[in-house]
Formats: sequence, C-alpha cells, structure tokens
Amino acid sequence: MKRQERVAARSALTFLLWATVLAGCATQPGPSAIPSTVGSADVFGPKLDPTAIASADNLALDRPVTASAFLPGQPPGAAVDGDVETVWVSGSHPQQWIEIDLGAAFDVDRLVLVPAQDPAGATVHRIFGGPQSGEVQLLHIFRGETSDGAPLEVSLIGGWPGVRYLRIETTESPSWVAWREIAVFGRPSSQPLAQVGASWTWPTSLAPQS
Ligand SMILES: [Ca+2]
Repeated sequence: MKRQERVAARSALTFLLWATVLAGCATQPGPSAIPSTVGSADVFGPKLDPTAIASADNLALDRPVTASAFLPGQPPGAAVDGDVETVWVSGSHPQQWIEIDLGAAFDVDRLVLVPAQDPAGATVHRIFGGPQSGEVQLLHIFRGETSDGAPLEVSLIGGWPGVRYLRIETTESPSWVAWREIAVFGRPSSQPLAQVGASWTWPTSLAPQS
C-alpha cells in the first residue's frame, strides 16, 4: 500500500471510530439526558432532609390541595402534610395531576417531590405554576428513572416569579400516580399578584425545555 493510501485509510478509520463514539454518546441515557430548566439543576435521589419538608419554610405545608382523583383514606392533602409516610394516591395511571394553593404569590426557587411509586421506572412529571388556578405556565419537566421514596429536586437561582398555584401533572409512569410529599421553597414575590396576573409573560431565560 502506498504511503498516500495508508494515510487515507488511517483517516477513514479515525473517522469511523469517532462516528461510533459519538453515536454511542447520543444513545446513552444519563444525567445529561435529563432536560432541565436553564439555570437549574435536577437531582434524582438526594439524601432527604425530613426536617426541611416539615418546617415552616416549606410553603406547601398544609396548604389547600386539589387533585384529579384519590383513593379513600389517601386524599390530596397527604402530599403536603410534612410526613413522607402518608401518601396521596390517585388510584390510576397517568395522566393525573395535583394542584397546591400556596395562599399568596411567591418567587419559588426550589421544589422537592417525593414519589410513591411501584414499580420503579421511567416517569415524566410536568410542573406548572402561575398566579391563578387555570392560569399556569410550564415551569419544568422531570424526565428520568424514579423510584419509591427517592426525592426529585429542582433548584433555580432567582426563582420562578409570581407563583401562587403549583400544579404537577404526571404524564408517564409504570405506577399509579402518587406522591408522598411535595415541598416548595421560595420567598414572597416582589411583584404584586394583580400586576403579575395582568402581565403574565414568561422570561425567555426561564422557558422550560421539553
Ligand atoms: Ca405525606
């Protein structure tokens, strides 16, 4: 083989190797494959701090809750009572939703969701928030492998502004939709609620990725 042909053959082989590596990267699921809102970070299965969920800092604690459905003895309020042993159970597979009224507008900068799930597997949870029930926008999508009791968490520097109603819709799951606990953290919104409601636009930098 002439030198030029050997060089060409090596180049072709190098190209094929890189193409194989890149194709492998594109199909390998992993943390980087989980979409997250700009400026935030998803954490699947961090060590749970029960005291934070049951503390007064949890804006969702004991707030009014509605849901698409529930089983007797496992009402929507069990998802915001500060106790991971009590569970809201919809009694059905997706799609199901639960909505919390925080009682006032907050700039929400952290969510912790503790699923009740059997079996473990791939789930998709869409998080909506807004100043009014029925006037909510998509904030974030959790998409990944989840299991019973392993918290899902998202944090956002600066927070999602003007959120009074928080709605979690589960669109995919191998299990009945159920939550052990939903905890919400943030600070009073810097914008008056009426003003937020009258000019409800979502900053491009906070637009969720699907
Ligand atoms: Ca609970």
